[in-house]
Amino acid sequence: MFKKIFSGVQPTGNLHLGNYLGAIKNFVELQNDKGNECIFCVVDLHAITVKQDPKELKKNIRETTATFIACGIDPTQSIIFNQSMVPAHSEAAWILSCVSRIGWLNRMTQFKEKAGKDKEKASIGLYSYPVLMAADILLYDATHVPVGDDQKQHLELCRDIAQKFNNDFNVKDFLKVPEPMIQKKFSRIMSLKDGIKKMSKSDPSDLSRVNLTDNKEEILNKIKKAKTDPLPLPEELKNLTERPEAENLLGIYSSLKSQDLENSINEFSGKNFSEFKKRLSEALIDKIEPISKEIKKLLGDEKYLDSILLDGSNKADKIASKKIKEMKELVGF
Ligand code: AQP
Repeated sequence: MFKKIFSGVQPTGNLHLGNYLGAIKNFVELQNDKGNECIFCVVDLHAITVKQDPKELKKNIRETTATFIACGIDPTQSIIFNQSMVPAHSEAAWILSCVSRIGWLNRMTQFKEKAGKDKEKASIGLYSYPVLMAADILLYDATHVPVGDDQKQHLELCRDIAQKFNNDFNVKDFLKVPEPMIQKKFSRIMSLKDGIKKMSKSDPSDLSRVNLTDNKEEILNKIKKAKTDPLPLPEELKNLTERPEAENLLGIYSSLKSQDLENSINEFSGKNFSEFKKRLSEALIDKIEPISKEIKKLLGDEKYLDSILLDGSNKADKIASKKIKEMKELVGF
């Protein structure tokens, strides 16, 4: 079945293994599945929902673009662009924010987690982030949105927003209600330092994540220091209960090897962590080292990266400006 794919990644720092296994690996598979039309966005408007250093942001926009390409997204097959270069995203977000209900946004757990205790001091942008995300997706009539498990709730909201717009303006199917594509297995990679916390760019500890720019030594060191528990590796799946660190590390290994968790459990049944960590590091180095080298090479050619974003933005703008024009007509502008 023909799919129109849209997804985005925030340029908020080094992309990590969670972004790769939860999202970007899937982007590449979808792109390589002939017939799909893919659009991948560097969501810089989302990035500024928390304070960014302008120089760092500029650098991170290029670095995210380089990471997409280094991971296998081909700019001749897929559109790669950055959100702020296509004005329709901001315009559609405003229109949709007038359709969305405060009660819906109040339920978003990511806002609660990111705003923390002092939510009065969080930006309005952080609160309305999911509406902008809905605009991103709906402008392109995306049929499928590949994301990590943490974005599931935002996608459900996007579906509600699309349906409400269609109802409010009496236009059946004008905004296409997209399907989330969340991998069934290993869709949430956890921190190397805490098996119940999501691996995240904004975690202050660099040891909590494997960055896609890490070299061999950094990967070895991070896996050596990754939190475990005192027991040997389990002999059966059911023995992973309440062992979040063991489950996460075995999940990472299984995802890298494209095998079931059960296979990994059989492979390391009853062995100690030091032996498993050695094999996990090897699997990580095999996958990440070539990506890391390619990112560094691409970052040496800023002109090339900027030309990819410019070309992608022109293509995206053609699609999005047509949709926003129709939206404005419907609204009565
Ligand atoms: N730990 C994760 N496991 C699986 N998937 C993940 N994703 C992010 N973290 C994990 C998926 O990666 C895509 C891009 O995410 P993003 O950078 O746009 O935003 P995020 O989810 O907020 O990622 P971070 O790393 O936690 O960033 P910060 O710290 O800046 O907020 C999404 O599809 C996401 O699901």
